[in-house]
Amino acid sequence: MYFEKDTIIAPATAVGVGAISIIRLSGPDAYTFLGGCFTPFKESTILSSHHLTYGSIVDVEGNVLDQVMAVYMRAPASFTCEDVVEVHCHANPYIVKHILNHFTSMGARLADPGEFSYRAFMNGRIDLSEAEAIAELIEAGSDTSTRIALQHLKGSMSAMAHELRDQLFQMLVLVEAYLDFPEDEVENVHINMLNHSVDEILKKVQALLYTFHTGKVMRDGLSILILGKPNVGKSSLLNYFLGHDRAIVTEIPGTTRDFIEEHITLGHLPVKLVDTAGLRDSTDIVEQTGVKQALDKIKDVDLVLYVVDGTQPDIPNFDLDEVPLESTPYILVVNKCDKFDTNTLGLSHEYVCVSAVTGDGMELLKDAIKAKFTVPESVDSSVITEQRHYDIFVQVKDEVYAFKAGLQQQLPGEFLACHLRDAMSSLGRITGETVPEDILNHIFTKFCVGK
Ligand SMILES: Nc1nc2c(ncn2[C@@H]2O[C@H](COP(=O)(O)OP(=O)(O)OP(=O)(O)O)[C@@H](O)[C@H]2O)c(=O)[nH]1
Ligand SMILES: [Mg+2]
Repeated sequence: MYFEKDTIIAPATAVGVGAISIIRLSGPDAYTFLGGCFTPFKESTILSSHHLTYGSIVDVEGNVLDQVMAVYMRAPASFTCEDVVEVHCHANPYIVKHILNHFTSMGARLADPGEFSYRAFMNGRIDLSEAEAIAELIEAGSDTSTRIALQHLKGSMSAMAHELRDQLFQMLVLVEAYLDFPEDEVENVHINMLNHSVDEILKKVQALLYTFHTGKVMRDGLSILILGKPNVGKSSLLNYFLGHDRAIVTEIPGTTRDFIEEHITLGHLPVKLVDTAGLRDSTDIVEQTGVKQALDKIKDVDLVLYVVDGTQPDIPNFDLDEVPLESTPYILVVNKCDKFDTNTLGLSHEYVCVSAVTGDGMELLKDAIKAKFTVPESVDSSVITEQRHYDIFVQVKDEVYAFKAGLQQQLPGEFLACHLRDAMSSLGRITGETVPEDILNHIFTKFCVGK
């Protein structure tokens, strides 16, 4: 994406039939283009900035394309810091298309995905983490993820980056002062102060890094795979969680062949449950495919509920190590506890006993799931949800650790200063101060058109 100074246009609302669609223009000719086709109903009306005006959009032949409300926002008091025009028309895709075509015939260019936000970023209206928060907010799929995205939009991630950068800068000043005054007394004072600051920064960065998994779970929800041999009660478990009969349950092993995805909430945690085909060798090509799909999903989920049937005589010999769980967290669920004595199971693994028929143990199972993912009720503090931010904070942590080690080894100040500068430069990538063009393009082209 190039930062051009032309005038761009795009629908700002989703395409479809509805009450109102908004078409947005940004750039130096936005006002002139509007003036060329908009006729206010009150003839004496002047289009003053930030006021809605009622009128018609008329094409070159004098045909009325729609009756609309139009607003002009004079630069720099707009989202992009450029002249912006919004046309609020009736939400009919044909009307939207005709109005768009009319503006493009006057010289407006159809915007690329994310180009409005890109201009807002390039013109200093928002920083990069705030631009990312806009995309995050639009895509947020739960109350919690919406609240996190709003925190990010308020600049919580940038504030953290600035705070750490300021601290690193103070350390850099100290390192340079310590270089300039090599007497023992001064050195010790400086070294003590540096050690104190370094530990404080590492504590903050580490605490932030810990939020990543939780942050991702809060944003995307938790995905749970229900896995196990045929007939152990996987589909019954899914149905119990859902509160209705979604999956077919029979006493015939191999009932489920395709995987079934359903969404529930556990507390305030959005959860995607996936029921799968029972794991066994089968000559049936459909069942084989289902088993392969189930196994393929293990690495993509946050948690596996591995279900066994507690009524089976071979239960004491059951070995979870034989199940290819990769490194995915799991809970061993022993089902059908209404049919056996839970005190005489003889299983060597930690497990939760349930009955998908009577519901016994299901609350314990829910608690066990929630305990695996400690999700805070409130999101007042900063939470990392973006992989990009996580990677940057890992680099900051590594540089600060390298600095700490260098300090202990009494390395020359210029080596120490390098680590601090690198850490500061990494933090600049959070806000976008030090981000290469290709990464910017990658971030903004993930946006939808019109944003
Ligand atoms: N008594 C008892 N029976 C259960 C329980 N859970 C499931 N069943 C029975 O076990 C049989 C198999 O249940 P499903 O839920 O279809 O088992 P599944 O693991 O999905 O089986 P496949 O789809 O074939 O892999 C059915 O007859 C269920 O009624 C339970 O907790 N107690
Ligand atoms: Mg099933």
